[in-house]
Amino acid sequence: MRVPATRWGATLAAGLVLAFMAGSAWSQAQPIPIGIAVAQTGNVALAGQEQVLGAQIAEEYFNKLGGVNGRHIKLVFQDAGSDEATAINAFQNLINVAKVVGIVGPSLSQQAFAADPIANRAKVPVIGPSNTAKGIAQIGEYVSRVSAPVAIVAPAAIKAALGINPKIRKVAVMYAQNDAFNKSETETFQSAVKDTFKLDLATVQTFQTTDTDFTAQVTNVLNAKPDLVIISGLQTDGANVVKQLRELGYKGLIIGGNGLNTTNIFPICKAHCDGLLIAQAYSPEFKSKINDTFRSMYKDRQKKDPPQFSAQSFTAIQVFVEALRALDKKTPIAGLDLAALRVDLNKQLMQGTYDTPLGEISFTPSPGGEINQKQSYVAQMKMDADGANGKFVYVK
Ligand code: 1QQ
Repeated sequence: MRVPATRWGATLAAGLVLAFMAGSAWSQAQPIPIGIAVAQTGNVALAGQEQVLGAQIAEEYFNKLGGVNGRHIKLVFQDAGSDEATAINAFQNLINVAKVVGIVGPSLSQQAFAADPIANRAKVPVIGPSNTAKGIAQIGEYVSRVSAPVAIVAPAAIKAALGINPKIRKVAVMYAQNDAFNKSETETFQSAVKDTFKLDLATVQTFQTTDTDFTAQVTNVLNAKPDLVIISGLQTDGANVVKQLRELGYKGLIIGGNGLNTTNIFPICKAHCDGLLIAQAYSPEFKSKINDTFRSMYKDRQKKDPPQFSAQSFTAIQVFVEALRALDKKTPIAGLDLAALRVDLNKQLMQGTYDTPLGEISFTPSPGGEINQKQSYVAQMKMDADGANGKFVYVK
């Protein structure tokens, strides 16, 4: 018996659709996997915990709104640790095993310079949630960041210090020399001190992120009699430098860099954290609908205002979700295989403008996506007398 041509056609078409679906990355019912590889262990785990929270809030928030045009997203967490090898391993797992559409991470610039090239070669979009060193968006076409670079944000802290104490002339700078972000940040601070604010750079002291005793460096700082000390370190080392400066008698203002930008350092420097100035790429007080929602979702969980690292990781997930929605409207993503989806998603995300808790952001290709963000702020740590609790107070 001959099968009518039209029926053949229909059967063939149905077969093709099935084969196509089997070969495509997901069925309509599957959630879309987005990788999140931040520090859950190691010396930036304190920031990493804040990043996990921000991302989880984003997952809940965007899925309640219907995810990507009706399809949910699913975050796949992989500990990127605080070193390069763990970050590389996390990226490889997310790319090859979990088969995510894109990755948010890692926490440190130092790790990004090692792990991002792997994603870039595999054509998997990466959004850096907190990588602030110079050169991140230049790693490659598939690397963007939602974290404003130190060159833009950090000098605001010096301006704020001069606002509090206009008599500042002599400045001491201390930095961790074994970390890419701290080296980049201290360059910005040192040139701002000398060139922008025409202050006297009295001494530059170096340490390692793994150091615990800073007596030698603090002694050199005290001998230079500075009116301001600027520290670029990570959390445990940076907070210990603050503590030891105070214990050995330094009374002037202290600026901390982005590595100290978490209330999770309070248990280390306790009452000595008081007065520490830190530039911010986020303010919980920024007025917008999405920031109000993010702030209240965070407050419900943590009973305090959200910190910068949580707002940035929320934003990174938001960029992926909104870019996926826009892409899906142009080219239904169910019809794309994973490799094509990753490539198209990267192109799409670079073109968008996003109304986020950080304010309105967009990207400039360079060749990856460098963030454009208008807002930046400075906050000062205010501790209770016993040093057990404290908070960031935004400097106007
Ligand atoms: C970087 C940073 C860190 C302080 C993030 C935790 O800004 O490594 O770029």
